Amino acid sequence: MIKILITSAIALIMLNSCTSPQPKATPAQQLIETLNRVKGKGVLFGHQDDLAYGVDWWMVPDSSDVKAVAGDYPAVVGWELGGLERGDERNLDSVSFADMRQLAIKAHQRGAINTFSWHAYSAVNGVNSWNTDTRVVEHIIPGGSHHLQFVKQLDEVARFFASLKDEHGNLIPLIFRPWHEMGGSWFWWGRKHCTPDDYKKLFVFTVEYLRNTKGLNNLVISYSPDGEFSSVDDYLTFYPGDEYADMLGFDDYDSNPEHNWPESVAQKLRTVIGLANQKGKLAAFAETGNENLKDTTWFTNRLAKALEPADIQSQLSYVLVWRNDPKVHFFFSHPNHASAPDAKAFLQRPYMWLLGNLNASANN
Ligand code: BMA
Repeated sequence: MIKILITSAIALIMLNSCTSPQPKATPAQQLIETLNRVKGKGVLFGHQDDLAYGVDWWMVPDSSDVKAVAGDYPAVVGWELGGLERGDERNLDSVSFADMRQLAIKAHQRGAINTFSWHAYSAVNGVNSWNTDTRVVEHIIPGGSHHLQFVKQLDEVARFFASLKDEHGNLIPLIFRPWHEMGGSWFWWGRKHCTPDDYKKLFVFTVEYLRNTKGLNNLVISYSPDGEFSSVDDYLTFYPGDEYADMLGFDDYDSNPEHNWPESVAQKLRTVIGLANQKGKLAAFAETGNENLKDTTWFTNRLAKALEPADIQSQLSYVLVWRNDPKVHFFFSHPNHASAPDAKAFLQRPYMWLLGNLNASANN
């Protein structure tokens, strides 16, 4: 009798598992699947603020410096949230959040992937990210004197992320890269301005609040120190834990032509890729560039050398160069600049993927 009962119970469970529909993948899971599908085929090329402005234009519909130089849009588009947390209408680089929302949605509809950085103003005293005169992190984590003010800031971020919806009302996926470059000490969340423990609490709270309390299931979380790490342990000093990161990356700019930057970056990419593989995460070169492209052959002579080793190009999800703001600095080329042929040649390498390559891969 017992045997019959057990057999029927097993049969019932099996029947049930065959008939009940699979839970639908969340937008974040779908983006992770896309990135895993692309891995090994191409490294997606990204550019910060690409669709909002360029070296000689501002908010011109459908414009892009990457497209103007290389004939296609970038596959990854970066955006910056700084200022959103204090209710500003425009971010700290003057891009209005209404425009950003519309452009990010349009980018998604075209097939591109959006990623967001956040140079947040402090919830303690309102100073910008680069002001390190006072301690902030210990005061905004749970139990801190300004935690509630920080939660209000996160509410603004959550509201914005929740407003990124496609034409069917579904949340669009995005890569969120909070509290980046913490290994240096230039931001108030950097190495000298908080303990690794408090930093981790900040990261964990940020992710849990957005994901769980606010129910945002469209966030792929990226852990993104600066390039000043020398080992896996060093890289992991501020790591919040596997539950709180889907992607491992780092930021590293090429500012010294004397320095053997391509090899040093390749080494760091290998460290991060190895770790990402071990943990079942994605790997990215989250920010890079040569300021104002003083080296007009930087793309083929420096960046390509860091990316093209087979073990790197086959395992890196994307590389993103920083913004093209003529008032401050630019990191991608533009048609009238001497670096344009070099940038184009770099983006024609088979392993570098622009939007068209990403879209074509979805149909294969
Ligand atoms: C920095 C610079 C700043 C900018 C900030 C946020 O690296 O480009 O001018 O305000 O990023 O985008």
